[in-house]
Amino acid sequence: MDNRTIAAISTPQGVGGIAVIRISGENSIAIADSIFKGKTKLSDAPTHTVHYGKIINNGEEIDEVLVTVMRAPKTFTREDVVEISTHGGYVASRRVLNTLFEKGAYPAMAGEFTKRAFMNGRIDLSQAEAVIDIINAKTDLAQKNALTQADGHLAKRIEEIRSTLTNLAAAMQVSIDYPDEDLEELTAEEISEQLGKVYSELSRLADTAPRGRVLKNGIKTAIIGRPNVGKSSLLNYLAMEERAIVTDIAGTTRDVIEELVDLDGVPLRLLDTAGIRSTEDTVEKIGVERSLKYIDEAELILLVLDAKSGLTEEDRELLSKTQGKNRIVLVNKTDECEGFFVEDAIMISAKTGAGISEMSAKIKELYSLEKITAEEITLTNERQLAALLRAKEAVLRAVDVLGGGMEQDFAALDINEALAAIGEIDGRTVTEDIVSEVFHNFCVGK
Ligand SMILES: Nc1nc2c(ncn2[C@@H]2O[C@H](COP(=O)(O)OP(=O)(O)OP(=O)(O)O)[C@@H](O)[C@H]2O)c(=O)[nH]1
Ligand SMILES: [Mg+2]
Repeated sequence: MDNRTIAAISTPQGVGGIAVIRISGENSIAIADSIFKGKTKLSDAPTHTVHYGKIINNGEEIDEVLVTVMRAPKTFTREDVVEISTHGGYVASRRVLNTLFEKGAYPAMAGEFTKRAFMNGRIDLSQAEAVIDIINAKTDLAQKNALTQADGHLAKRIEEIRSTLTNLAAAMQVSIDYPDEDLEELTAEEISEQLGKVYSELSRLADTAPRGRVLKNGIKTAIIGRPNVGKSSLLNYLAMEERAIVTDIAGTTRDVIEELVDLDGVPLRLLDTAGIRSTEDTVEKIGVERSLKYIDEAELILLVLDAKSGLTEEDRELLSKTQGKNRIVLVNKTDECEGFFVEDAIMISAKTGAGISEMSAKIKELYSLEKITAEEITLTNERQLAALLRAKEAVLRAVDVLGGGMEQDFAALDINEALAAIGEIDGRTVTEDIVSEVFHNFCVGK
């Protein structure tokens, strides 16, 4: 393993009050000491203490800083870590970082700090991946879920599955290696029963993947309807800003407007579309064609009807066009009119917000998002899911082999395959390629 001391700016680029430079590796304290001037020498400082001072290079003062010294092993990377808080902005932190490079630190690559945490055994791969999810989370709910995973909930569950499979493999190995000895053996039924339990556990985890995907990527949601029913008003209400132009002129929206909205924890990638009608206007016509395209492309359709104008022939057409898709029918403007009956429709007002919480509850129900809690594991990672499914298939094959009365040797092969797949989830048996791929997705400084 690479034992160079690495450094990078860990706060985002741009202007802010402070910037934090992180240094990790066996020389981090010595390197920081070589440019630090304060009351205490950093190499004498106790672990997890903060020190005020100045960064000096060749006699020149570069910045006034706070330095945190953290000694291995209780650090993010399990190596000696020093964090220097410099003044914010681009120049001060860059100059301090360059001084560190002059004194022997190497630029950290994307995700290298987290990679070291993984390599040094502080976190497993599923936790490392959760760190990316925490950074990229678009809503509270997504962040909470990622935090649960970073905390090691999935890692723990995987460890339990591994331990069951390892014990089974060991028991089978005994009877394979010493068939004539009078050792305690597990019968094929006993093995199958335990495998069955592992199989359902793996299935349960895999079944959480669709909602994990929603949490991570958001739901591509098209607001569809005739002109003037209040589609843009709905987008604006949900986005909590005047994002789209609203007028009482039919045909206001021409182009598709996209906005990421956090609806009660659910990330929606909302698309406001042009009102659908037949028109001779060249520009509007293109807009209408796009709206129709989004009926096919969207994962969820919010079909808006207008309580004031009543249900029209065009509405009926749109109702049948969106039939069978993931769709929620909304009757808007119920602040002014009572509305009318359409099956499963929700009465809303984009003006007052009435009915919106009912709509969000319905979306959560549609995607089973009510099930996401801090204690539950929700799989959000495609790589982990693929490995999980492979493990599941291998376990199923083992059950089939045993049920078919074949030798335990064959089932043992499948169980080992399941173990290898399980090992990819937490990184115990991953290849260097997979590890590189995982950390490639990180930003520098993390
Ligand atoms: N009273 C009432 N008026 C609303 C409501 N929602 C929208 N309106 C009004 O309806 C008119 C049309 O609203 P828009 O949001 O522009 O409608 P749209 O569906 O985007 O229309 P196009 O872009 O032309 O397809 C505006 O005058 C809005 O103020 C509502 O909930 N209640
Ligand atoms: Mg509009």
